[in-house]
Amino acid sequence: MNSGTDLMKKKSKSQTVEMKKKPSKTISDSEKCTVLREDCFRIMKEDGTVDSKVEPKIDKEVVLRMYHNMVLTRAFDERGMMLQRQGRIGFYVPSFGQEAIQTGTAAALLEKDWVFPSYREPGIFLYRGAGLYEMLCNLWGNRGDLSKGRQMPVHYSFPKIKMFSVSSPIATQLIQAVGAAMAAKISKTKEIAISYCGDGGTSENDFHTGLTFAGAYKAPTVFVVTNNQYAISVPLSKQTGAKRLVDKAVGYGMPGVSVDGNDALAVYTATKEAVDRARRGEGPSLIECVTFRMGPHSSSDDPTRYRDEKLYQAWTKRDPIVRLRNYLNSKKWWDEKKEKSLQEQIKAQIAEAVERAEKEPAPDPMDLFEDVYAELTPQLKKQKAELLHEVELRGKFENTSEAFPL
Ligand SMILES: Cc1ncc(C[n+]2csc(CCOP(=O)(O)OP(=O)(O)O)c2C)c(N)n1
Ligand SMILES: [Mg+2]
Repeated sequence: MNSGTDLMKKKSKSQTVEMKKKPSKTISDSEKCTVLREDCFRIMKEDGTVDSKVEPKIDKEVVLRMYHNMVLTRAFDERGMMLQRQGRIGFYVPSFGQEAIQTGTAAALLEKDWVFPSYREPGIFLYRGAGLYEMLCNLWGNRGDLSKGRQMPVHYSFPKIKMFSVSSPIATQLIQAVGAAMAAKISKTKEIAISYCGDGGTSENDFHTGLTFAGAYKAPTVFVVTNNQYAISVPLSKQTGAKRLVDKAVGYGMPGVSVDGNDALAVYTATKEAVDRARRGEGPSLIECVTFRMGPHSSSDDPTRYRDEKLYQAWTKRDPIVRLRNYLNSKKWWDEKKEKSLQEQIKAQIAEAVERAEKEPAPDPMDLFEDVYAELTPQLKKQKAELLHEVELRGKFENTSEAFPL
């Protein structure tokens, strides 16, 4: 495997050369939204073959765990969308096509590291051991939800595995990650913080604030930008004048690398280098994972109204799960029998968790007043009394599955 900052150095060298040779030119819309830019670091081709010179030395068990997690993430997303379409939950956000980014980055972390996800990363929760049942209870917002139904669906939070609550306001999690990283740096725990945002997230003030601070103070943070080429219906070409999102790293004084986001081994390798670098005290890095959003923005969205259909079709041939499976097959680590049994096992596991989660009752309305103030403020005391009165009038509160307009 490339050592430490090798990958970053190589990339920044080629960036400098490129800038000297070619003065910047105007990039057309079609050039920006693309199948895969040539500058992206990749290890596996679509058919799973690798150049042995760049093949990382990852334990077989880890690669198999990564594959398992990617298949589980896909199945969880499919079930989440189906539950919403059946009217059993109100809202879902799938991560179709982005499984390699979630899993490849998660596999490069230690248990003690801090994760600040966006809403399109169920696979990181799963890789770090979040329970399917608890995640599903969040979708119903019921009594089994660790946030007691006080969060939006898909906004999981698992403190025990150091998974921070999913943030809906775009890019706010980046500043939180830098704060946690600074705390780790000051208390010398050798923990690092990793944070995720989308291509749209890079246009937010909080992206600027987080990366400015991390660059200046060498916060042990890894910023993963999932460039899936759309922010809801806004294509990358309308998002930024920057030629590539990875170029933003230069302005904050940190190394950056762009990676084929559908290549789990490449994502793992780039993240491992950035994580090691942060842990050695050498500061933050930015990783741009280039991919394509294969599903809708959320269950409330219809991408066929704005998506470039040709690009979508082209990306269907770059499925990250198929690619890793091809790699496993070529190593003789996998076969059809194992695949069938994994699919069956995951199907049964999700079905069992759905059955259990759906039966949970709605949260106790009085939970609304817990966990924030040691002693309720006069206003909250008044509201609590009013709600108690309402509960008496209605008898009880039921779960509702109203649609979210997001
Ligand atoms: C501060 C803020 N502005 C706007 C929104 C509405 N919003 C929700 S998701 C989204 C698009 C984000 O796109 P991107 O960062 O590319 O992430 P992706 O959805 O592609 O994963 C927007 C604008 C929001 N949640 N927060
Ligand atoms: Mg996006």
